[in-house]
Amino acid sequence: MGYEAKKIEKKWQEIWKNNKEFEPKEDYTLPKKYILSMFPYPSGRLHMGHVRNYSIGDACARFYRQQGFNVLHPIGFDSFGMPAENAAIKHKIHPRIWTYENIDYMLGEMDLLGLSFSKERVLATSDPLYTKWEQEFFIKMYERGLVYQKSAIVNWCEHDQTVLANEQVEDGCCWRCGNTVIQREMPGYYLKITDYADELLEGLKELSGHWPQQVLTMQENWIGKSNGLEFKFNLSEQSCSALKLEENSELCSFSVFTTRPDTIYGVSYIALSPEHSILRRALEVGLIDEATAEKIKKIQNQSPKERQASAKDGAFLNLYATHPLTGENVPIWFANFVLADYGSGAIMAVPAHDERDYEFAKAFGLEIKPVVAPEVGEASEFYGEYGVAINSPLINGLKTEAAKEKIISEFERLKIGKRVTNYKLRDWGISRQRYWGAPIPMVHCPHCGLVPESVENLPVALPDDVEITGEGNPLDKHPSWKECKCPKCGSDAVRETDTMDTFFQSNWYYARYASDPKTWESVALDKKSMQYWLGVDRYIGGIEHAILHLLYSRFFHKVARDMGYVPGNEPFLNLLTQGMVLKDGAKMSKSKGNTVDPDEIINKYGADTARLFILFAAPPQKELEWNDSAVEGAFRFLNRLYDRASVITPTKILPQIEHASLSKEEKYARLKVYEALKKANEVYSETFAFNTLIAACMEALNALGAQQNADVSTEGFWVLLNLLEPIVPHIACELSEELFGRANFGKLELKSEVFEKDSLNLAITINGKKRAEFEVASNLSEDEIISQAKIVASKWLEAKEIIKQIYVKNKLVNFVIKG
Ligand code: ANZ
Ligand code: ZN
Repeated sequence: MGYEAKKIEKKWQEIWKNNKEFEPKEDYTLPKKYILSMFPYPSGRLHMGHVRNYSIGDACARFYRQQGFNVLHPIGFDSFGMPAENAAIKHKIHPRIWTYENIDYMLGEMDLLGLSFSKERVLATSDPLYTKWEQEFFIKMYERGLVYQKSAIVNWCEHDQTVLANEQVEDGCCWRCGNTVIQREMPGYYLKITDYADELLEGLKELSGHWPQQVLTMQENWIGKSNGLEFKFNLSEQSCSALKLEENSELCSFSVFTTRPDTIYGVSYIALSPEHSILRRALEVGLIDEATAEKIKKIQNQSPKERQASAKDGAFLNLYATHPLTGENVPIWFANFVLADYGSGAIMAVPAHDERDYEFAKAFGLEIKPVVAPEVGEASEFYGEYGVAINSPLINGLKTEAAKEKIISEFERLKIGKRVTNYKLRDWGISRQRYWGAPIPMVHCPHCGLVPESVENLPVALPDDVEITGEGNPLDKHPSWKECKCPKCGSDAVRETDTMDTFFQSNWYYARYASDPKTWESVALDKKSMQYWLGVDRYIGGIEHAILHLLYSRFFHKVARDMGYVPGNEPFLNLLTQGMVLKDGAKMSKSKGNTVDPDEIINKYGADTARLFILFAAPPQKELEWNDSAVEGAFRFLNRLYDRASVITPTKILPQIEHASLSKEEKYARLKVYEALKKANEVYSETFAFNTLIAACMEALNALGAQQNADVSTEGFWVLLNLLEPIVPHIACELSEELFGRANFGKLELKSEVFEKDSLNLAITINGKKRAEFEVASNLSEDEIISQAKIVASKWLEAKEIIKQIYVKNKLVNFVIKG
């Protein structure tokens, strides 16, 4: 009978389920591996990207189980978020029902793929129990001063009616719906991720070599640390009075931040961000003409990204500031490229040496004063590199580094500036004006102000009876949900109606999975399990999470560590970012209509074929182009494997093979089998190039077919089935049951005799100096080897007296001669 994928797969899925084979053991003395694939959003069905992600993770998990590790390999669902609400609007179905139906369906698909997930730890982040602990974390963070409320200009998506984090704005558009994002002032809750900026940056060093370099670089740039000088400019007297300000008014001076204090003599104008307080004052007192006011308004409505993408724009404000060293009047402009929330929202512009300042100066005909020259050669009008200070009385002739230092100390001495470190990283705004999320567990009391909900009252659960129309926040519109008592004084109070950004849920799920499910009701994270299972030994997911999710999780981990919940500094010790799945050169996606449904492939060929194709088609880190004929090819290989197995006589004992007595073909077949085993060790510890491992298995199967020795075939199949089990588990289990009764023949070990070559390449050295190489049969004795070496070396030895001859096994023969 031929290969019947469906029957075999069903059988093994039942067996695994009944035996609870994939539950981690409670014995915390065993060596462990925590293998984690990023959890999915329950959109309805798995797509090929999921299949790829889980096939990689599953191969790792099964491999380490084979190796005797206690393996944690959980799955769950990132189940809060907007699509559930959009479905509610479109199909008039409650977000909860939609979400949990999808989860059920997708769990079924995962079973059909034969994924070895733990069943006891499946969680959905919308589960009230998950919300309960999450809200407790939030309150603990609040108590530690890591949460605060502020009103700020935020990215607002009109379509989704919600605030977006900067990270969720892509080219000025909402990452979810693609609508243009507008800027709007809104109150909201913020997490002080910036308190951890330096540690998040430093921690990247610990991850170096274990995370893809690209991800490390993206995080480093996102954190964006820079060192420089902050100092104050004073407005000129005239400008101060033009703004109708008292002489000692705070607004009469303003700060700038520069990373190039050595260019201070090259300042030819000052540029303020469109949101700057001086500019606001100038508007208030009517100092600004209408056209300029219009321009300011227009730019204020653009997101930072849009501004960056536009041509340099701005206007002169009819104001001047005094240069702190030269006393000259410097004109003050506003400019679209100056960010409101970086540094001090104002810059000293040095067009000769800063590219943005240069473009702006060119556009508006402003002065360009060179103050840095290259160490050799001549500078052009714009010179952005380091060099030597010129036209700068205090620092002329100094190299850039020294010149910077000198200016900083001079400013510090004069008490007009100070050395500062700035970060691009902003505090994380987590407020969303949506229903399907975790409510922020805060209460507004008319007497006590903002008060966290009592821990005993958690979770603050979502009401079921809401009307979701897509307009406004359903929690806010609910007739009674927000009415509550103040946890502090008991008066009538009002609940916060904002819910948390879903990234708050995904930042700690890895720790929750690791917690013993028997304790899930009673604690958020049980200590013993945290100590044992964390950190994640192998985290697998898409590169699109390089910044957001991975940074927030790292932040959570450090906070949880400081609260005493988790050990170690980092949540994910090793990261593998998988490439996209493409079809006809484009990313497979519903909107492009170029998807291949995993269910269809499973139906037609079986899960093992789908898994084999996915792991064979490309190394996991690279893009994978869908290819129907390669799917067929994977299916054919499994058929071949199945057919070849039928000629092997089942046995309960592994044959003992005397390698030396084998024929050339037999030796070759064994070599190919053990080469595949060697590859497996490499693949799981370093490269993850499953494609090379599969190719090695294919070669081995071919080589086994080209020889007749039953023992070699039996042993070869034993090794091959073991190697293939993590990749195509159903067929591998089936065949190893048929052939070996699933007997455990012990650990797979590389056999050194298999790799020994029939001939040896040896060097000949004379008085330690290499003279030649030669080949001898490997079964010769030492004396025979030396006498052969003598013949090869005769032209150097000639009539010389040999004092000593030394054979260094498998390496060389050295002759020590006189003269
Ligand atoms: C003068 C100067 C001369 C600058 C020069 C650079 C080169 P990073 O490395 O990103 O920290 N800057 C400061 N605040 C800014 C803001 N709010 N919006 C836009 N640009 C701002 O860059 C720091 C540099 O970016 C600062 O150093 C400042 O320009 C500008 F040859 O000052 B520099
Ligand atoms: Zn109160």
